[in-house]
Amino acid sequence: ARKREEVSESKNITPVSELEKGIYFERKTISLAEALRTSSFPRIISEFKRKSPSKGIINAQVTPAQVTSDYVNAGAAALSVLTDLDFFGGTFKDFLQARQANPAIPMLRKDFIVDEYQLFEAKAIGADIILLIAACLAPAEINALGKKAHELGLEVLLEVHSEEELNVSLGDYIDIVGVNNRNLKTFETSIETSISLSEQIPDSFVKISESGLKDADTILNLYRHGYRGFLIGETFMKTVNPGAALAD
Ligand code: IGP
Repeated sequence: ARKREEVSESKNITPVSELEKGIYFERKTISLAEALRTSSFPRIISEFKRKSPSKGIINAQVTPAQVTSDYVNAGAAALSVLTDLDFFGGTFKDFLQARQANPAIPMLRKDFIVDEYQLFEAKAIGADIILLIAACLAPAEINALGKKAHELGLEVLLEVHSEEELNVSLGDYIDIVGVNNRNLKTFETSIETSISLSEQIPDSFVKISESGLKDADTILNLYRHGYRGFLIGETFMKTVNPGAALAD
């Protein structure tokens, strides 16, 4: 994980007091955990992702407002929009355009969160949910960031890839547990990761499965293992019309 100092040096950092004046800062967030918990069928969390470290450029043609509106019309439970520029080509502008086009759906700020300042940013751009990646953060950091996120009204998605990460990272401020099927060292995805971890996650947490999901059979299989949400980026984004790909 990159530390804030490395990221911020070249940028002009907006003071928190200015972020708090942003148009979305006082906005009441919408719960994804609740929507997933009460759903009687599998729900899709659709991602806007221009490029990735494993695939390079995925789609350079489409705009966030169009794609995310199409996702919503096709029934997405939530939107995930990358705001990491270096690895994923994402920007705050992308996130804000998606938020503006879709005022009433939960949105995940997809980024590497390593400090509290980024939580204020997330609130200011209109996020509902933030991501904490167990592989990047110590358990004490996950707790502190989770606590602050809750104070701001943000829900917390904890991402894990192994039983070990799960055991040390699950704490009081986690709303959703996401199992990432992608091994971040090899970039390979395996659904077995979600299947084998499903029983280790206590029922009090709503579970989602992330990455490498391509077809309905896999989703139904994981649904039977207790997963309620499915985070999908590339399968949709690599088509000319990502929203239509979800509608299929
Ligand atoms: C989506 P995919 O294989 O459908 O494009 O995966 C999402 O799970 C993936 O983008 C992701 C991610 C992350 C990106 C999962 N965890 C952490 C950046 C940071």
